[in-house]
Amino acid sequence: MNLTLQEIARVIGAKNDTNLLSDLPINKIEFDSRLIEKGDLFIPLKGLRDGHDFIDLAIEKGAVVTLSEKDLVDVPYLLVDDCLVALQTLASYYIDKTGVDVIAVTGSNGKTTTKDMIFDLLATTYPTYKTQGNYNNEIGLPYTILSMPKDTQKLVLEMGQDHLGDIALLSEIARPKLAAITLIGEAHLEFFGTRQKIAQGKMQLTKGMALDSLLLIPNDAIVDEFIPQGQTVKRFGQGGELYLTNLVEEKESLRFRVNFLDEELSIPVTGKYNATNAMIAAYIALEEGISQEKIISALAHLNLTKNRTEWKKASNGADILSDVYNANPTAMRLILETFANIPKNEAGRKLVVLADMKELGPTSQALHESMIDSLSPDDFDQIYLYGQDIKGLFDLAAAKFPQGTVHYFVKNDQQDDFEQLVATIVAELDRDDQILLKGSNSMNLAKIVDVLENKS
Ligand code: IGM
Repeated sequence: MNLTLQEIARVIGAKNDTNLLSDLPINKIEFDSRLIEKGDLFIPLKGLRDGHDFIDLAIEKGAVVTLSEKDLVDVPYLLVDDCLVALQTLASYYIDKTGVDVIAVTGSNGKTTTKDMIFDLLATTYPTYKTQGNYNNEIGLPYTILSMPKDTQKLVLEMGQDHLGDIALLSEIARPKLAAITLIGEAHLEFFGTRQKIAQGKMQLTKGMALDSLLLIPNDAIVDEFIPQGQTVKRFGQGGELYLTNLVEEKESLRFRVNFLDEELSIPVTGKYNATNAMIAAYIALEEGISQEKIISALAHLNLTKNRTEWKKASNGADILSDVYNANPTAMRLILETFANIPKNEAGRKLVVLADMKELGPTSQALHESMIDSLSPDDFDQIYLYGQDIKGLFDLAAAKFPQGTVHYFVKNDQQDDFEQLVATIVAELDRDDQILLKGSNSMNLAKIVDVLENKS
């Protein structure tokens, strides 16, 4: 990253005397102490644990400076009121400083796919970077901005919303030049109440957009009352300015035409909505000056993200919430809260499968055990725990839940109960159930998701 310590102190308005700190170039920023390397800036955030507890560790690992909300002794620090606000302020400054073009994508479904498609098309021509994993919130988005390679010219950012106002904040941080809302769906109805509120929230994407910028939105009457005055708006879908024709669904691909290109397009994915996502990506690529040939060939060879937080369908109809990406206590707690808040299916149960989070160090057992606060028999019906460090959580959960509802499966150097875990879940999961799977990538939960989807 292309920032120095004194520059950062100035931008975030450090309240302490930083004159004695040398103006070193900062290598990168991290809020997870496990990822700190020599020359980094540590940003302590409040997750499940307060990041301030990990400042010493971060410095030991080579951080040259840390942000802090309280005064520290013997540690180089920048004093701020709120570390999250400082992170966001710094990210916004970095957008200006680098002059990178931001392309923003939001939508209830398909935003990740669309983001990946836009990335693949722009990357044919420009040094391009995109949101990794589910880093699409008020922490992940500024982190993504500050983590882009120095030569990045186009930055494709995914923006998520849990509450009204989320997208406005993200848009004001990133100030997109181009943006798309893929779909106004029903996600998070529990927080928003109505589809109209969801539409309103997504349309706040324009809050940070300059007047000469372009916004693509679905041709869905629900957004009519939120159309902005300033920016150019193009609507896609039936009756809109951008639309699909001649859609042919094949076993593993889709072929179609779009009204703004004169050759047929083909993408190696199924699901009609993906043709719409590809149309959005193609239009943005065209706006960014990419040739029709490059667009066609990049779409034919798409490279889509797998294995992030996503809803899937088991072959028996059960709903799967698969999250095998972020392996840290905060992310695990957040997904448990999200899963707890989702309305149950009538006659259906909620099953939770948690596996070890790796590399949590000497306090790993305790960090796993602290998940007990997010596990309540009021919310969940069956709990399956798999791994070594999660064993302590099993004892706590078994004491808290009705008998026979908490199950433990071993994984250590001598023994691995993975096959039993898979067999138990396959036998137990009914079509009306909902199941959450969460753990470190190396715990192989993705395999269980595949089995449930009947792909292996
Ligand atoms: O949900 S997140 O993963 N997220 C990231 C950004 O994009 C969207 C999703 C997330 C969020 Cl929102 C916030 C935080 Cl603060 C993750 C974190 C986070 O990294 N939390 C972490 C911890 C907590 N609580 S990382 C981490 C801890 C690593 N730390 C333990 C606590 C390692 C460690 C273990 C033992 C030690 O002695 C020292 C450090």
